[in-house]
Amino acid sequence: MAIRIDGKALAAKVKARTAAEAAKLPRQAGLAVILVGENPASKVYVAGKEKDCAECGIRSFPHKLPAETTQEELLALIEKLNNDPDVDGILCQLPLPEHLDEEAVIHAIRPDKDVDCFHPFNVGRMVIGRPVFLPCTPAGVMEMLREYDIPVRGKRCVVLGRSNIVGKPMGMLLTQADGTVTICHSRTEDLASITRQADILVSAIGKTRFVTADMVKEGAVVIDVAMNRDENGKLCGDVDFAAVEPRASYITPVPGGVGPMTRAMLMENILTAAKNHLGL
Ligand code: L34
Repeated sequence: MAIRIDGKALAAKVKARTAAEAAKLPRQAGLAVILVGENPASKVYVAGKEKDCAECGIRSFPHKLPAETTQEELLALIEKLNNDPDVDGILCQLPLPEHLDEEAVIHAIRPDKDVDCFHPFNVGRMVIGRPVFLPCTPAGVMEMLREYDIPVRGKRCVVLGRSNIVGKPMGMLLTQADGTVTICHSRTEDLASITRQADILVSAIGKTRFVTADMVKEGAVVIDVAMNRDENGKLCGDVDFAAVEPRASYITPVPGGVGPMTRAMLMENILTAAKNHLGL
């Protein structure tokens, strides 16, 4: 039976470390949080981030905008926050309502305040191994592997999903940790034969019970990045947890796995941004 990786407990540890560092700064670090519209999941995640900021002694500046906000209004707000010296980081929660251009928003956030690590400048820095920030979800997964002494060097790592936010940067961080990485996606042929080779399997697809027991090698480490709802409205990931848990060596639950780590790594990035702004 697999060891469950406790993302909630590890997130608390990371946040305690960040809070101790943040307390040493000559001024409080600050995060501007932009939420456009009424997406219920986004509201929960943003509330969590604001709570994390409070725990870490970081100021949060909430900007809750109506769903009808125009692109011009949103970009004007970002420009104002770019120039606000109390704001070290700017987080615009995704997804945005249909009529708004996410890419333009990501590009508008000044790279030194891009605590999500979504701006092409920061993505590029990460890819060349000279990161300013690390993308929160993949960084959270790497922190979990470190905390549980799970080696990556030389291991076969399979990532399901190739999004800019999770799959691609996840593959990059695993590669930088000397893993041998395969990124799979909706066009991958004979997927199960690839996932069955994985020593470390990271799933970020967004489909309930997509990863079944026959896709997992005995003793594999299984990391579930997804946040889905099952037919009863219960939070769940991509992994058929009950069936896969007996085969895996380590497994992350949903909830209580990667989600809290994403938020904890955001706090680390805000601290980094504040230190950079203070010349520390
Ligand atoms: N800009 N948009 C931006 N940055 C991000 O890093 C995100 N993401 C993703 C969605 N949009 C974003 C998040 O914050 C996903 N995500 C996220 C963050 C936290 C949690 C889940 C997703 C989380 O805290 N999950 C809890 C359960 C929360 C619940 O009860 O619904 C967990 O234990 O997994």
